[in-house]
Amino acid sequence: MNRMLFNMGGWRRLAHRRYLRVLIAVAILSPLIVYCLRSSTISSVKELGKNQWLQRVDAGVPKIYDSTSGKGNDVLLTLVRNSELTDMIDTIERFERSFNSKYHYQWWFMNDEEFTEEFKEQVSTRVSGGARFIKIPDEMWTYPGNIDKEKAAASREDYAKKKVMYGESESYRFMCRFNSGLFYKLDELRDIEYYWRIEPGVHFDCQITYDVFQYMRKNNKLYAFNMALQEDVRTIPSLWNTTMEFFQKTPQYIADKNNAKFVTDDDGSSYNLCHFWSNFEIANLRFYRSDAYEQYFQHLDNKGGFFYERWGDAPVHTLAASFMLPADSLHFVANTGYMHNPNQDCPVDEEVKQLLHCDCNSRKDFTWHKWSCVSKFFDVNNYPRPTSVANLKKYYPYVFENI
Ligand SMILES: Nc1nc2c(ncn2[C@@H]2O[C@H](COP(=O)(O)OP(=O)(O)O)[C@@H](O)[C@H]2O)c(=O)[nH]1
Ligand SMILES: [Mg+2]
Repeated sequence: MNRMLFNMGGWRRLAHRRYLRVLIAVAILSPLIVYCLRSSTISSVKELGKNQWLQRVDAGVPKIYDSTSGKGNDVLLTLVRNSELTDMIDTIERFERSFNSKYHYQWWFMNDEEFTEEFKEQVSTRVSGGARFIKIPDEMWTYPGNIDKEKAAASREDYAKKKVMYGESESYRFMCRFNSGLFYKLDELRDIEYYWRIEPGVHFDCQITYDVFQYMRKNNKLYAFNMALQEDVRTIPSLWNTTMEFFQKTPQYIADKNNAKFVTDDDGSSYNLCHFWSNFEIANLRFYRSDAYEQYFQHLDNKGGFFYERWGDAPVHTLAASFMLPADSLHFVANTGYMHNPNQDCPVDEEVKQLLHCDCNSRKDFTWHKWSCVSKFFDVNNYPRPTSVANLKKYYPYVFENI
């Protein structure tokens, strides 16, 4: 593929030419299918890029906070098992110290089983903004109809032999599919706008000194991340080609000035495996609820890779966000001291570390390590790095909101 692809007009022209060829062939076969393809362009990402879906919560949607609080319908959200209570308590206590004791967002918990009374009690007493417990309906935690379960079981055995992490696990695959295409469809989340995903066991070792939700809302940010690294290619051998096939069919969903260069180093021939580590993720759920994302998820689900391979929600979200969203709607949440085993974020600059009261070891910082993909995000988008107090003052002054 040629370099032209990287100005988005190039991507789109190439995709468009293929799209036209497919369209003509299909048109000969069936005018009805052509009609269906055309009607799929409603609410394209171009429109999303123009922020038509970025308004605050729609008029008439019940507010989940006191109307004087100034908050939108945003929540902290955790998928967790009862058996992870100890880790959950540790994470809540740390996150309250770092962020939520200043902002008091509600924290909602989801589980594929009923939460125990002990879990609910222990958690509720520690969350400053209030807790809610959600049982995931069984139909969101199982195989979709198209999956050949014997083939899926054989694949898991194969992955186990290859010693791929979670390769043998059926529940891990339900979890990844749930996080990729289902959680935001829960009835309980219907009115939620932004969500912040937090996993049991993670740390935030620095003070987060601004209201990240409000910053994102006011600045039209749709997706935020902290860690970024390379995926184990054995878990997603066909994900890139499946994704390219989707965008060749639906080039209208590729955003102008997107983040595609973050995910490919060879002008689109292959995936460089960089992904936002979705155990930390903040997103405007309107993105996941858009026609564009829904069609992408359906396309992936129909291919069966969540079960025949071991597709993670992290590369799925990353590819969608990198192609479908304008790059300037992505937000890097810097210097949080985020830790999810085995990777730690810890400011390397002593002054930044002191400013944010970080309690972590800078020598363990992964964010700016050569194996991390964060530098690539900054390089391809030409952004100044938030790694010194001078740069924070000049380019990222919102960090001083609550210092
Ligand atoms: N309720 C429930 N939560 C799960 C299950 N499997 C994973 N999770 C949650 O899904 C998230 C990701 O799982 P984790 O084991 O941390 O995977 P990793 O981050 O990829 O190592 C965590 O929040 C887990 O608590 C499950 O079977 N049931
Ligand atoms: Mg985890």
